[in-house]
Amino acid sequence: MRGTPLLIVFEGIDFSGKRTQAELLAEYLKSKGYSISLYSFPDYTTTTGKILEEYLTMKRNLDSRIVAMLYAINRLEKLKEIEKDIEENKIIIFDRYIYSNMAYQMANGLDLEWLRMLDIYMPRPDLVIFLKISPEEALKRKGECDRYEKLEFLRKVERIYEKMANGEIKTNVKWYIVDGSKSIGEIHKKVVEIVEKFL
Ligand code: ATM
Repeated sequence: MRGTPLLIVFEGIDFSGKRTQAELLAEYLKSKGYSISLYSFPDYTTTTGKILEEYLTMKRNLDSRIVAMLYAINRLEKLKEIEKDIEENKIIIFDRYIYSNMAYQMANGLDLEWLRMLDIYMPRPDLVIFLKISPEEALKRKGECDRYEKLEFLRKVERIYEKMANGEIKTNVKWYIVDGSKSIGEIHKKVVEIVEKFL
């Protein structure tokens, strides 16, 4: 059992492999005997998650400010659970977290400081792993397109992620950039190398 919790975030544009890498890391750490919680945001099973799913699949139209708030509420719906994990000193892995709202909703024209405010009650992670792939590569990997999956838009999102990763946009957390165009195995190896520094 660890003496302190560890909060690890995966971020990146769509199809960068976050889900796969988050799951592989969780399996790896479990096999080493660590107690793990894995969260994927948005969580589509909650009240707000269902509304967000309808929005993303174009079944519902909503003002982008409302959508940004729904993403933040979606995380708040899980906060009690996350706080319990923290108390139990677990390793917590997030497949998307507050930085997704900053990247996607700033790209939608919303104010950075307002977006930050929406998530001030969420715990600060120890590290962010940014899986970097080009928007062109992302769209090559895609099947069905959802609302945000347009080249120009993804370029904007990617640029905002880069600014967070290089410190131009302050996030108060350490970012690691991993080349998401590599094979699943190579990326996993890199991710493990990074995370092991925190164990
Ligand atoms: P997933 O495809 O990872 O389920 O996420 C759905 C979208 O929600 C994703 N873009 N696309 N396509 C990014 C967006 N998003 C936000 O805009 N803000 C957030 O806080 C989160 C968690 C996701």
